[in-house]
Amino acid sequence: MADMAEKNRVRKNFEETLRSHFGRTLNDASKKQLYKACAMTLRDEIMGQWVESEKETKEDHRKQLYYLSIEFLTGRALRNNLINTLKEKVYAETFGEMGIDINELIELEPDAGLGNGGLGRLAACFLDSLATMGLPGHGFGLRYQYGMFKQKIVDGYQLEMPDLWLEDGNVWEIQHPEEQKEVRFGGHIIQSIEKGKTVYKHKDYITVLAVPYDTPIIGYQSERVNTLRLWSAKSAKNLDMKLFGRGDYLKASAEKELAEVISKVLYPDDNHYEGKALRLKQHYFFVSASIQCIVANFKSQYSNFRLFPEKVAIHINDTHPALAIPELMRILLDEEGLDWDTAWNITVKTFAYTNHTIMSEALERWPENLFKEQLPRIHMIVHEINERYCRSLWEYFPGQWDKIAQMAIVAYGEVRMAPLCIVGSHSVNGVAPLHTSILKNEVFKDYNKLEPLKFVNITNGVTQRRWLLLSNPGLSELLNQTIGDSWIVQPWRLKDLEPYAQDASFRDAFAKVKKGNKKRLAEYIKENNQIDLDLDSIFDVHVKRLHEYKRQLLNVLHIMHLYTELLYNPNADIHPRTFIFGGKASPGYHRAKLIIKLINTVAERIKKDKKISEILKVVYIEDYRVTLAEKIIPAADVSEQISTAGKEASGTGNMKFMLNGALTIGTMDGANIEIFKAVGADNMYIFGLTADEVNSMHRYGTYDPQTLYRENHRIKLVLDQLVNGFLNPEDTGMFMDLYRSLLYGENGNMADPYMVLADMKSYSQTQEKIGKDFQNKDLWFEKTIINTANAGYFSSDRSIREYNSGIWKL
Ligand code: 26W
Repeated sequence: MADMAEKNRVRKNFEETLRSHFGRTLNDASKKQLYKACAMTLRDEIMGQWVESEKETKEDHRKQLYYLSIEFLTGRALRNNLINTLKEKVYAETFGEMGIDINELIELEPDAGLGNGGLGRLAACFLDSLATMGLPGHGFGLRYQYGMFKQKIVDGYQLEMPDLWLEDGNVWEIQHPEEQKEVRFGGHIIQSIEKGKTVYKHKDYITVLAVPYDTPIIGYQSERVNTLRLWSAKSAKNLDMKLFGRGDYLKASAEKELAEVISKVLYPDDNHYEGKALRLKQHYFFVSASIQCIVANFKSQYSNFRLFPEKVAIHINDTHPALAIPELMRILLDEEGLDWDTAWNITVKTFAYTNHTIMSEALERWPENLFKEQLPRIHMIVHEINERYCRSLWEYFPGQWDKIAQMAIVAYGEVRMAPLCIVGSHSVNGVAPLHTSILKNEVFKDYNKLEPLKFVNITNGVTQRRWLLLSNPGLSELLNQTIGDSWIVQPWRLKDLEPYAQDASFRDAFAKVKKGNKKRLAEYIKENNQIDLDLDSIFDVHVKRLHEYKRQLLNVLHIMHLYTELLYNPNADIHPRTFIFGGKASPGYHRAKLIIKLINTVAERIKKDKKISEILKVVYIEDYRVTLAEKIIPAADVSEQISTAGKEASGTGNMKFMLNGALTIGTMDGANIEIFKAVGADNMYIFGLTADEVNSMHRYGTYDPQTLYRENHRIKLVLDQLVNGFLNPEDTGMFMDLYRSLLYGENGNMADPYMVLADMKSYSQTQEKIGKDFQNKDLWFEKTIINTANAGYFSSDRSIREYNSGIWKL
């Protein structure tokens, strides 16, 4: 039982909030009002600490970190904040006594879905770790009015709906109009000499106001409350009353609309770049406002800019915030009057950059004329950075024009963001050892040769607070009873669990928790997909963004293979399986959308077969997002991490599943390799080509999917089903694109570039082994427990510690 006095206080504050903000009492408030008043009550409790921490940020002489990211995928906040302030119990009881189920209120909060996937969620986990570890680290990003689109599955197809997450307001944010910044677009630059100095005057530009909204980031049992500051675009012009008076209403509001569209919507592309002007504006908008704000904070405490890198670290989350580099240069040169060398020195020492992908279609390059037109002064500065850089390259590679052009920041009419980040930062890191070594030896090989010490690895991590304590209360409770609760802030202590893998009664307890989580998920699926699940079946889960390199196609082709086997031999010894998929495809990524349709078509086809559907079930969970991940991951027996080796920079879902005791079937890719090192070959299911093998097959053109098709009758059978009407007699051509991409390729591209068919056989054999192993419950849960016990390394607390000691030095 929680403390009586505290409960009374919470109740009093809550009722007061309900009255003063909503004019309601317990009896006449709506559910949404109850939720909001509850969240506001909690928020008000930490306000004092937040103000203190803010004050420290402004007055304290500690070094501050600013984490710049175009995405923060934070999900819901209420339960997280209750847990981190240790108030979950008090609130649950207080509300219970008022006849309100707090869980019901928690479910009313919309997800803050301001991100696509891995990169955005990583930023959110990092904020949690920074605050928990008491480090002064703040997030800067964009306050999208519409987050990641809502996904509907209709007739097996993905449909996209807008995500109106702010519709009912957002109780966690506080607007600070008094701290708004001006951001300038377009116009031109006039150069002149004043008192012997060149000055640059920006003329005829358009101003857009950046209005900050702050959200508190509350660490676990931590004094420190950090800030996530998101910028919203506002027109600098009021309505043109002349136009308005003449009745030209549309024109009067057009300019306003044009400015405010900047923070309207999150681009739903993951790992795919498009040179859209609006996107460039989004990037510069949030970065310019952020740098102005950082410089203002600095100036409120110091006057000597040489101190800047000792007091400020700025982190660039992938290349999207790259323009922060020339923006800081602009302010130091044009507004603070520093000379180029001093400004550049400060800039390079301040910035650090993380790369999150080697997919070449994700590398950002802007057409130079668009860049120049939108950002004329930034263009000049980037040009100067490039000139000086190329001149320095000339020293190393005299006469090698090709090499210099390859490495340049501006070349062939494009401005390239990765080279800008590499040159403008003192540290560049990859997110898992394989990824970092691919960066050093392939993608950024030439830069690495010049400055090998600049390139480092920091393996990703996930916060065990959200991904175990919050999402898996059953397992958390069991851990606390068994090894104590120190793992919540000292993740390495999970290791104490390892001996219990040999303890039969502990294994039973673990199995019971897993069953409970499977039941909870099954209830959700029953309600949303109208499918009954068998809790004794293997819950085999593949949730993440849809992408060819992530190979959802390999998974579904294997399901088709199993189904075919069962058609021929209904008594085949196959342990019942539930294949669970979830994930969004970028709206313009047709092949990824077709893979969703294929999964749903296979699901339907199997469902029609009463007998076989007792053994195989396929479920596509609509609208996969943080809140659903919290439900799905704790219920998984098997975690699918089956990307083409070399393509997944790290993966972080893999870590969340491991933490919750799912066994991984995976390729030797990204952080799967570290997981493999942590748990050993007996506790993980590795299959498929290695990155080196994939590489050399690509390089020497030795991969021939057609031979596999001709010589392996199982592969042939399944591929033919894509086009012979087996799946959908009415429209046999529907999946032709997938069939052709696997066997022929198109537009001169190679066939099956992600080597789906090459890994088919070893995937299927490995899946067979999983089916057998699962039937030995003792063995299975021994492996499961070993996975959880070794997940401590994959905590974002460890990642943040490494960033801090190696790069930020806060
Ligand atoms: C400009 C288009 C675009 C959009 C998003 C390009 C690139 C991105 C992101 C960098 C893609 C992304 O989220 N990458 C993922 O980052 C995770 C965190 O480091 C890794 O775990 C994943 O492996 C990586 O795919």
